[in-house]
Amino acid sequence: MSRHVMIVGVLWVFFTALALAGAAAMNPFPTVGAEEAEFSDHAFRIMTFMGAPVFGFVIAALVYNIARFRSSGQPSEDGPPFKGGGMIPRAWLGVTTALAVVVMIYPGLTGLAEMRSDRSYDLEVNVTGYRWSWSAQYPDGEFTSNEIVLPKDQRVRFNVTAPAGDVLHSFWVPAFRLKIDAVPGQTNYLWITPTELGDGANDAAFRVQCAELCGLNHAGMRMNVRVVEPDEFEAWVAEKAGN
Ligand SMILES: [Cu+2]
Repeated sequence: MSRHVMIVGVLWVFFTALALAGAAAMNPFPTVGAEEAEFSDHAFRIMTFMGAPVFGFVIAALVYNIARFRSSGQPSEDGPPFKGGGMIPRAWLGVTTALAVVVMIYPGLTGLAEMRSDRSYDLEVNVTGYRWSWSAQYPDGEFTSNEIVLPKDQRVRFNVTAPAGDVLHSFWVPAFRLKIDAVPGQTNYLWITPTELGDGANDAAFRVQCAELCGLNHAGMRMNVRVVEPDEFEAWVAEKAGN
């Protein structure tokens, strides 16, 4: 084995260890506000750890080549072209393809199946996305609201749509992680179980934010979300329904 390959190998191990340590130390996620957020964060963590050796290899090859084969500043000829088909490119293609298929199955398909398996719910909220605002309607109390209030630890089904003639929007609450498209003339469903109290006034993760570029005020298309204790929720519903 050539000296170059050995040095890049050692650097590969070093940069992989560095990337793994960095990935383990950092927490890039917003507030975990629902059961479903755990699935999503778990999937991101798995893929970050799996990406560490790939990142390590690219950085090792890059750093070594920049340091060792640096131009002397003298004019020089290009080297001979590479011809593919050797063992290393084939192994690289095989291993990376296999890894991509593995993550599609786990945590991709398995996670999706787990999240979609339970279609029961304690509460429904109809959500409509307009250019450029959101509206929530509570079918049980028959009232509309310009904020979403949810009782903690109860499973909610969001029935998400957009009016005919509008454009595509996407319903997304960062604390819950999952998204669903708001499609004109069609209703899509999203099941969430909030597990943490929260209020968009203090934590920006508790807000509906449109996640589908939909025109001029797309970024301003948001609505406050509050997760409260069940008795506080009942009081809020009674007050809204009474008006
Ligand atoms: Cu939108």
